[in-house]
Amino acid sequence: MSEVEERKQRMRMNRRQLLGATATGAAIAGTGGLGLLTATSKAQAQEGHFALAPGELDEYYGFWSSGQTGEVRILGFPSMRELMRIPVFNRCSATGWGQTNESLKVLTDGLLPETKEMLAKRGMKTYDNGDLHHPHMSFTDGTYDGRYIFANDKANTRVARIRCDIMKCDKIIEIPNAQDIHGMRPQKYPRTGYVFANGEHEAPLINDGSILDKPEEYVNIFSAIDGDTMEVAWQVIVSGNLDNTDCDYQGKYAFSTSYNSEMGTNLAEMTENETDHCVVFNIAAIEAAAAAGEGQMLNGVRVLDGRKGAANDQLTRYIPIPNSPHGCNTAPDKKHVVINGKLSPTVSVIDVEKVDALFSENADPRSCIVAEPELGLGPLHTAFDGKGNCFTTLFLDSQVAKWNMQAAIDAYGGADVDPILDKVDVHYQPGHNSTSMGETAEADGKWLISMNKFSKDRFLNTGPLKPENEQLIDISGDQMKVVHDGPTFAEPHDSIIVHASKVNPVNVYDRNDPLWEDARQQAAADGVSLDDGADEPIRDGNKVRVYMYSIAPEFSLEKFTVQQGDEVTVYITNLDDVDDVTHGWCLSNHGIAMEIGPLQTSSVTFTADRPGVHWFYCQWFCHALHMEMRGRMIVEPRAT
Ligand code: RUQ
Ligand code: CUA
Repeated sequence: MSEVEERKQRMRMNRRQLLGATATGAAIAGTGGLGLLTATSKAQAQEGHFALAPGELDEYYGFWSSGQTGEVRILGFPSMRELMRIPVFNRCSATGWGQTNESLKVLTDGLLPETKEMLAKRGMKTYDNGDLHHPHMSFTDGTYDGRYIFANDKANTRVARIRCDIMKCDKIIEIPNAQDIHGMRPQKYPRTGYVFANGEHEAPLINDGSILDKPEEYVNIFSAIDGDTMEVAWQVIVSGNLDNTDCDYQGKYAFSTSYNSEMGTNLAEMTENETDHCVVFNIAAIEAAAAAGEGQMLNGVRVLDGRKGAANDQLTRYIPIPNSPHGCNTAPDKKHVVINGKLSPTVSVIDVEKVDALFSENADPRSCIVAEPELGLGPLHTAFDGKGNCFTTLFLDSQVAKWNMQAAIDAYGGADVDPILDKVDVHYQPGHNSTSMGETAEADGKWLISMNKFSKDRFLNTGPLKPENEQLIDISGDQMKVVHDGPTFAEPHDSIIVHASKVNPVNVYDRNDPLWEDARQQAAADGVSLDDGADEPIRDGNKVRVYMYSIAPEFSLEKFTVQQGDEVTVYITNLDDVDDVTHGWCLSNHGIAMEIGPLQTSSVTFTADRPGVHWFYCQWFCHALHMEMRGRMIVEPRAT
């Protein structure tokens, strides 16, 4: 049998086993807790405990990833109402993300030259997909500062930044030398600062075909991005696949879970060892090595060697952890980092104060582990309440375990205590979880969200593709209470729950916003002001620029005329400086549409290749005369 056939056969067998286990787990959870929980959630809803009356505002913003959908979603929390979607790595039919010149600039400027070349051959300007797992807000002094949200793209090795004043993505960079950015966290102290990003998959460092099927020569890359400039500051080569990452509250270390310390390429090889590790990155030592010009410059980035046995042994440490650890979560006590065992029923707790000795005295890497409680099957991620308690998702058990940090430390030291305080069934197979303000020093212990990968029977049947299920859990008391089910489309991995006082978006754009600087400059070159528009298209060879503005319910141009084959750019400025009066511009039968928010300028470029009359219309319901908000593009046939 060939290798591929063997692999397929094994996969078919494994699939049967997995499905069997999942189905059984679900059945058990279903008979155990379901009826009771439904009753609880009804009672809670009636109390108005988490439900809000019409017009009432939520206490928190939830920023949700969407996995392979590629966007970030904003939820009101705890009501779990979806408020907005922020297109990032995806395309958006409503807003024109991926189509307007302004969004294309964000989507293309940060791509590597070889990526642009590859895509151009396919007639593409940028990637159409993304796999956005981890949205995290910028920090100042250990808590959210409301400036930015950063997010990774596992699919195409990118990191994006969202401006929280307008809730739009303003920067996307593709990370050179690395493969597939998975875990990603902003520096907590003194500020962000760095955004740490894990390259998950191993590959040749110079991946140009000179090294192929020689896995022993593959490497993994850890990157630090400057969150202010969105440039890669430095990279470190490590041993093993990097999964999730977090950092301390002292600004000294970053931590990454790492599976596949075997550096295997298939499942059997990757899960051979009983222990993998957590990699500790010594930020000051790495900065010093980069400043001293150690390592090599590759694609404009200083790349240092932090593998086991590297010449400079001050950059990294490898703490053995059982087994294929996944989540990496720093506690709000500013002292402990929880490493979630995944294939081991345990989580391992690192005391950051004991990490110095790993570098200065070459202490046994395990000497910084101060607890390792056994919680249940498949611990993936841990969240915190700020009162010394931790909440860990158990993927295989379909449960969340609540446990006490100090009790776990005491038990590890030999005391006869059970750190587990409570367990609750969730439906089904949870991945990430988050608590209100839980990844900051201001964790407030009110809410936990369990992001469950399967909903099965919890909602009306939507066919073979079913929503996921996010369950809201009240953690304010001793016992956890599931109070709400929230279905979601593919596939939120991670979320953050940010107190509303931290976030202050504007209602209308600033006319000087740098987002449309290119439009401003082009208009100036054409002797036009964006706010006044131009009465006639401005011709420049076969390039034609049309400047108009909108005031509900009209565009400043009722019609404009171009010639077949012209490359037309339409600039529209929305002069309605009124809250919530967004217009749209849709050019029918041209596949063109975009959002123009209050005082925003948006532009789009296309070739007018269809002679005749084409209507454009406002696609955002803006006014009683919204249907009348339209005009014509007249395309004169090319002279033959
Ligand atoms: S990580 S659960 Cu990206 Cu766990 Cu998804
Ligand atoms: Cu403007 Cu509808």
